Amino acid sequence: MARKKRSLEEFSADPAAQEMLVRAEEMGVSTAFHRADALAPCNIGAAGMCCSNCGMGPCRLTKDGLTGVCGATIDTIQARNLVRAIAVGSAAHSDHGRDMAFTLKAVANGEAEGYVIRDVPKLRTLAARYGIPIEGRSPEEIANDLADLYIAQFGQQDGQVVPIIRAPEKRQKLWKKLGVIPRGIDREVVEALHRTHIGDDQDAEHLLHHAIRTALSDGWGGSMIATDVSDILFGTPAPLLGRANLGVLREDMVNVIVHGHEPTLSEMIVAASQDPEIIEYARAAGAKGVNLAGICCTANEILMRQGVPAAGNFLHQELVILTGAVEAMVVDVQCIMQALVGLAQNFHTLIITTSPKVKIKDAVHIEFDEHQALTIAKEILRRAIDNFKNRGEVHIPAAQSELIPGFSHEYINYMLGGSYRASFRPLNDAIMAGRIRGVAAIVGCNNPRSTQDYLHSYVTQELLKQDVLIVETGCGAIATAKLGLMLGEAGLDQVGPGLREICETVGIPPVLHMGSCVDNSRILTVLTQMVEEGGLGDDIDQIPAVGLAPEWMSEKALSIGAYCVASGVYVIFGGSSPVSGMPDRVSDSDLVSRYISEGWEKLYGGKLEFIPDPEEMVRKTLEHIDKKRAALGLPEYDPSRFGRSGDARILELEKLPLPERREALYGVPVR
Ligand code: NFS
Repeated sequence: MARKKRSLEEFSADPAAQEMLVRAEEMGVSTAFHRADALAPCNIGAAGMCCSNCGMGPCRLTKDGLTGVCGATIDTIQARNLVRAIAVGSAAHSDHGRDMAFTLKAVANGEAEGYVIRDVPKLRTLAARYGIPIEGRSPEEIANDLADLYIAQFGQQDGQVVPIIRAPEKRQKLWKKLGVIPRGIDREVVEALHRTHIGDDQDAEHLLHHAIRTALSDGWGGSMIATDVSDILFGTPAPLLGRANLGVLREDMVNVIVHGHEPTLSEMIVAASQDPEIIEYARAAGAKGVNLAGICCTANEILMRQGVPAAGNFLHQELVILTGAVEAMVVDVQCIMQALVGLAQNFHTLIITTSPKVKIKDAVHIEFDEHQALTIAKEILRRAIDNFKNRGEVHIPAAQSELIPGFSHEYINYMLGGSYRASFRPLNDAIMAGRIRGVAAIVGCNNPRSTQDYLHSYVTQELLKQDVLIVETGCGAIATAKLGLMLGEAGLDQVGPGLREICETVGIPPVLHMGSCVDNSRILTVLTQMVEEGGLGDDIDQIPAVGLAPEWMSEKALSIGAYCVASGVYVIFGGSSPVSGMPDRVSDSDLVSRYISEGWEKLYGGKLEFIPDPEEMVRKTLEHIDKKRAALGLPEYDPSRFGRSGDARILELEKLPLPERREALYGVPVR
């Protein structure tokens, strides 16, 4: 049965996206939005009730009492599917971390053209934490040892992956007691695949136990390594001014979009685009220069560090091509739609794949090698510049918003306490006093099955009104950036009174952009530092904090969700649950859903729930935050106590006639 076609407003909450979707329809080309309408998801697979792990199936368990041909129950099948998805997500993030570690090794040995070690203090701090000698040694010597240590984490067979020591002590002890500390990153992913082969692990709870271990090898393993090394090589982010949305494209310049995830290539393309030789080459082609912009997490990586604008999030990847203004889209790994190649054939845009791991049929492949990074980056840019003359009609939406990204945990620490007493004390104090009710991390993808950016925006705006400080990463962060909520005062009229006071005093936006999806590891570090600062309990599960992925779609998001749960966080996903079952047809299909919520909460203090309704997401977030506040013995949240200091107070006073203003200021009538 054909599904109802959605309106432009139902496709996306972003007017720039709506504008490009009109163009797509006028041209008669399809996008993910249209394909999602045309292709109904399989309700049996979507509910986690289909097993295709062997050649006897696929077995679809749609009636009470049915099992697979091998006898696998609905619980086993749902748990196996979830473990596999988490393993894939963990593999993707971690393989990214592995490549970063190899790049660090190459840089340390002078074998990587164009790269340098930018953050020596971070290198030294991390190395010292792992017991690598730092005194009297060059950054390269230290980096070589750290790279070796990190590379070893992937193939390690026993013991524990080293970043685990950066979790709160109590949490480490809990993980040890429960037997979920990852031994080696690759080992956990391989074991997840082994256990889910036909005829292996067939006890749902036992399978899900390994899901946690596999996810932890991502969050406190591969992702943390990826973030660490990116900071060491490209600089630890600090606030700067950026821009987001399709309006960042330039009609008078060669537009090159970098899309994917790893900063190794994109950072070098940024460097090459500023090279006088390349600028001259672009001028000779009739353009004013090369304009770079990012999509997905590559956007976040170079936005956070270099201020390179973000053209958009996941669902903008096709829309940016529809502008007709993109000479080349350079992609590496993850979240890259195959549809880009066919779509680009309607324009002059070159799709250039660069990773030895990712080719797309009919795309141009220029393989990236960090040993000759700058040379390859320049070659890619020359191809883009040569293509400028082929540009046809251009349609660039005007929409763009400014934002202040760059909130690494190091910077948050510094901004709260200053250089000499960097500390999380003011943040903890603000939560304890109730000025900040709690913290929410809103992360993850866009999903064309829901309205692009709507769920992110709704949840973000509603929680801000309730004095919840928000940190964001990934495509969710770009959604909020497009909305203008990541720019100091710009969003402050929309936030609660206590949070507003904090933002004005510290000088921060109410939503902090913390980077790409591997940078969710920064959020783990922030939570740990909040625990170590004192006053909010002695483990992450006691902090009034919630994680949300309102528009999730990728397996990486499931891995992030699971490692956050294991770290003690209540995690809410929007959209549909991959383990929902079909309660109207199979009455006992909710064991896995209950286990990852109530079962995991008993073990880890965190739980994973899928809640499609945004109002319910907000309600449950606040309920959880208030429950944690009460458990800590903190005062009940009461917004009426705040909001009468700082800028708000001054603005209020300015409205009064002078005598009353004086009286309000000095407390006595002044004539
Ligand atoms: Ni995260 Fe980043 Fe975006 Fe989702 Fe894809 S880009 S790694 S998976 S879609 S947030």
